[in-house]
Amino acid sequence: MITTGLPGPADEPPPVRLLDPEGRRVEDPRWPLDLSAEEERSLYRDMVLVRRFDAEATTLQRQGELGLWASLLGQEAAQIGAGRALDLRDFVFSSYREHGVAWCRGVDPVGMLGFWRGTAHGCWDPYRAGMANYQVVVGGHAPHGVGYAMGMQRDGADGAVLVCFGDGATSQGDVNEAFTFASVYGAPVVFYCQNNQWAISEPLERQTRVPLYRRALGFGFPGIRVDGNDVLACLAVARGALEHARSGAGPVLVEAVTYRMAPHTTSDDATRYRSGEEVEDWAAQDPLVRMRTYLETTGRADAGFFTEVDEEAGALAARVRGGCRAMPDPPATAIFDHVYAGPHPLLDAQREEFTAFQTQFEDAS
Ligand SMILES: Cc1ncc(C[n+]2csc(CCOP(=O)(O)OP(=O)(O)O)c2C)c(N)n1
Ligand SMILES: [Mg+2]
Repeated sequence: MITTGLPGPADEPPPVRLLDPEGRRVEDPRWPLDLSAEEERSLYRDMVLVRRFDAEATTLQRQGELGLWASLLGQEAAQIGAGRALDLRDFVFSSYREHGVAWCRGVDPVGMLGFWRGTAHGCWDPYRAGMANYQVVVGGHAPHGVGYAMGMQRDGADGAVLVCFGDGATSQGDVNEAFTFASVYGAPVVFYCQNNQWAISEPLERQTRVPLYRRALGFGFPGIRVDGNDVLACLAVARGALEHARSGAGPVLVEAVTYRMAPHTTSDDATRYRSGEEVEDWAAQDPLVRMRTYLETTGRADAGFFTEVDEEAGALAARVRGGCRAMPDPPATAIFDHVYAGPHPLLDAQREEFTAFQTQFEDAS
């Protein structure tokens, strides 16, 4: 028999972890992390606020205020850990679920909703945020990220690019092509895969026969697996990976092992393809509970802190709700704006035709 020579599942090293599921701090000499209690509290705060924002967005969709919403529920640690590892030199390319990363880049949550409400094609300024707008084409932004990183490399910039995608995206040609280009050009990229176990209704075992982080080795760069429900580990690993990329040492793949607690989007019914027991098992590893337990048991936060954060989350939800409802509808002709940077004769003709079409109805009324 011909074998792969890869370790079997039993010999697979555990993912990097700095907080165990019971909220106890564990050390990993490869990933030192020295944070003040204030910094640790602020990681928890961010996770609570993005969870609350996410819950509000789901409700707004149910009430007909948004066309669709892709929930980040369960992935707060993976997103806040990576988002907080970034600095102003870096640039992010993400899929449709990285509201938590966008939050860390200073994007206003009300603004994020423009895309999901259908009032904006692009809902934040990529250059101000250091983050491109949502990408819905699965994996489509991976080559964009590598191209951007190669540009940074040629400009002598000292930042790195973070490319976020899911487990399902690793089966896309775009992601594999991006891996090849990043590897052979030594591009400063961190590929950050949130393995949330599902690609809509397709489970992980339909994407890969090896742990996803091992894909990197075949392309010639390092791959690391981190506990994606441990915000401290995600921060430490993302920091280390970004430093590696910024230093000119080439790309890294980080696989953050987590779970999508909500359906794929508000259009999906996850009960049709996954068991309640599986969801319950992962609920027991809730990233917010883990961090809260750690802060409480070590005395790093008192009851007043948690009350304050909950109040802040309530105020954020109210602001998001009001801001979403007040978002003005664009005129129908706005569909023709911003297609190209400058005027285009074909588009101008289409706009004119459409305007004439609309005018007929005005006459009729
Ligand atoms: C190229 C392409 N194919 C298919 C789809 C439909 N689609 C949207 S999300 C998705 C699953 C992606 O799963 P994963 O990469 O694991 O990300 P997750 O949604 O779990 O965060 C699919 C197949 C798409 N948007 N783009
Ligand atoms: Mg997935």
